[in-house]
Amino acid sequence: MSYKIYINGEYFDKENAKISVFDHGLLYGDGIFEGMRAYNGKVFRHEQHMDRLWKSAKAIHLTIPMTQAEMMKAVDDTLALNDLRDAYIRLVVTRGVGTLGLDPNRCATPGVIIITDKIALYPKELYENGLEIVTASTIRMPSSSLSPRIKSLNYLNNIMAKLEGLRAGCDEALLLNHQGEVCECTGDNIFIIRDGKIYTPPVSAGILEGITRNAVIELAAEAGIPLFETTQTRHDVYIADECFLTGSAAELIPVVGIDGRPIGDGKPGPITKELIRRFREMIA
Ligand code: PXG
Repeated sequence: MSYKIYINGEYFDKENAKISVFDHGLLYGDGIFEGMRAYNGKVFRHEQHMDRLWKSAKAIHLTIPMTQAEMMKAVDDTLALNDLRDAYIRLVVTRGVGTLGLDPNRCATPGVIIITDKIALYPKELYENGLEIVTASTIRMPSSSLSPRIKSLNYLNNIMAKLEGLRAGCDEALLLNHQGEVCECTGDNIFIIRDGKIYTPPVSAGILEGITRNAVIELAAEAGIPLFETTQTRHDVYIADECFLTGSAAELIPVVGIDGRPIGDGKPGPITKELIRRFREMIA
């Protein structure tokens, strides 16, 4: 099945969904995006994704050429046109078509692209058995260079770490910041559990403030499980009882090993399973 793709207010077949080679999104990675999900016909935390997209835009001095309400309608319309109720949505805003040279002012209008597709989950057994990760030697981009809070089209920092993970036979890799503190994985936030308490790195560690991360923080509060947003080191992950990752694509996925060491007893733990159960309820 080939789904129609929205580009600047028009719909195209996959083969014809093309943009200019002079778009600064391609030439310089100058643009922003959101990766979202729809469950049962409704986009999960749609407003929060819009809010983050608009903040990313503001940070890079880009004016999205529509309102948040118009963008949400464009996303809903694209899903409806493609008859998709459970879907993965990639929303991209590029700087637009310009000339060679960095100057964003030479780009007339930002480009808006909405791709909707069937959900590409990790294999089912990874959710049941958990995944193994490695710590990448690639350091997370410091906020003082480019804030990881901007969901920008510059993902090379993450891709360098992803390559290290793949070379080690792992689906995800953990990035530390320049202080050696735990940040996040290449496309997921990280949580660890020890002695019945949940810990996750603070946004100030230099991470993307994940929508799923925020949902888990709410779920933990509802479940009465203490949760702390505090600095974590690799040692904390090594001695954790449980660990899991969160992301719009991955949802909640258990981690059972890091750098060749088992986490806890090497099986998904009870608090992780309970949060996965509550997350499923939330999206149902
Ligand atoms: N950290 C990073 C660096 C991410 O890119 C997350 C954390 C989790 O954030 P959310 O808001 O999704 O809970 C992300 C999200 C993709 C894709 O297709 C990537 C993400 C999300 C969805 C799809 O590569 N990254």
